[in-house]
Amino acid sequence: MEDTIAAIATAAGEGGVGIVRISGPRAVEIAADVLGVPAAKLQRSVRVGWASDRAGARIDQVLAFAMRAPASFTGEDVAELHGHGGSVNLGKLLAAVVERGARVADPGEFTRRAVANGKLDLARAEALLEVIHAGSDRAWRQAQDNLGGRLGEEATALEQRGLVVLAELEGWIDFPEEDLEVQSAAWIDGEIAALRDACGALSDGFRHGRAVRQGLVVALVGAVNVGKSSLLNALVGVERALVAPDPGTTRDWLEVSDTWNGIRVTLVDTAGLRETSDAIERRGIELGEQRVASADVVVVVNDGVAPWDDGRRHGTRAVVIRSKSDLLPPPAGDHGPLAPPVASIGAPAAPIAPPVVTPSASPVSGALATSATTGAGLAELRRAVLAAGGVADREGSESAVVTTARQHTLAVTARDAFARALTGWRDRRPPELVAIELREASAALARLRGVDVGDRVLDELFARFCIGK
Ligand SMILES: Nc1nc2c(ncn2[C@@H]2O[C@H](COP(=O)(O)OP(=O)(O)OP(=O)(O)O)[C@@H](O)[C@H]2O)c(=O)[nH]1
Ligand SMILES: [Mg+2]
Repeated sequence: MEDTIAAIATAAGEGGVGIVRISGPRAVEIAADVLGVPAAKLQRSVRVGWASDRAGARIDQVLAFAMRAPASFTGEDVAELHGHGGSVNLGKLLAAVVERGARVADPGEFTRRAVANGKLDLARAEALLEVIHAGSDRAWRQAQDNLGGRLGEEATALEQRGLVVLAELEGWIDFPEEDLEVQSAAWIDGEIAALRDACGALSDGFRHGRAVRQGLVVALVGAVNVGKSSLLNALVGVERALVAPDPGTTRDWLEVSDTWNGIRVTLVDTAGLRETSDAIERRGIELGEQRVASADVVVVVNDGVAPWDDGRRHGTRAVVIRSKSDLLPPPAGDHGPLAPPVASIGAPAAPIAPPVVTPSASPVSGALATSATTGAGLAELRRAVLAAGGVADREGSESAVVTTARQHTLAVTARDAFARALTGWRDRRPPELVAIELREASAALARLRGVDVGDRVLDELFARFCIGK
């Protein structure tokens, strides 16, 4: 039999009220004893009474009620004492409960019991944690959607579809003499492909979800004097970074936070890149590069004067722009995509020429033209940055999202297993082998919502919860 656990369920510190929650077979009996009433008197309706310790000394006047199993959060008998807030007061209430036989709960133990008792699937338990930790509207919305069961339902639906395909295939394995109809073969092909894509979309949503919860770090990089600091100021609308016509103005990296489309964006300005004999500037460039290495998105700034930087070394994180577009000659007709300036081809990052801006180089195709002076292209830049960070365009266009590394790994496992099943199917491998892959995919989807998850995974997950949840 489970023991009875108790904890302060409200945030530490001062507050109007604070709650001690008790769950387990003796929960109601213990709470009633704290109030000095028979257990039968403690029910769903709220009761006012004095809580006392076992020696009979009064502690606090409280509201108390009880919920009988299984109609409670944990699925066990639960009682709550609502006292006045404050850590000393609540500490004494909790002590009065513990001295009557309850044990102080581990972090997340209430939720863990709820999962064990089938009140909550694991995906929803994880979402509960995200709801509590949500730091922005979008993060909160996403968490509430999953708490409402969105992710679990999606995983269940995909698992079911996978199992239907598996059944079809197994029928064929059992009765190979009955040739599989052409129609049925095409259907199997289409279903497996669709399932692979759906699991792919689910796993791709991880980056989006993480950006929504944690925000994006966006670094501005480029040669000296290309306009990085000006761009940072223009993007956030505050004169945060120093701007000057001499190259090497920014020697340290600095960051500013802003909110774009509900996503917290931390912009990092870095020291312009150039060969330099100045040890301090060199160290500044180094530190900037470390910051860039861990950025989610890298905005590569070109002013058309310094050798063109295509940003390729930053991979898909790169957003390449052509700055100071106000200095470009006005477009006279459509030139079509232009080649990069000749200087950039194979040219090493040479010391930069004096900052006489000769707008010789037009934007290379694919490079976004921006101007910190006129604000041209900034809205497009913000959009491009969010897209490179994996953020879906609009709130609401978000499908079910995996939000934890655990969920992400399982979505990837399912996607890969469906992909292998599809390859096997199309290569006419024995159906038994295809069936193995389908079973693996379905098992991963089942684990996603919490079936057959080992104790170690549960320990890790619930350790992230606060005590009292
Ligand atoms: N016309 C025009 N000038 C700009 C624009 N952006 C920056 N500048 C000018 O370019 C010069 C350099 O700008 P910064 O923003 O300091 O350039 P930076 O890349 O931060 O330079 P470092 O910190 O030295 O690496 C300044 O004289 C700015 O006024 C722009 O959009 N249009
Ligand atoms: Mg600068």
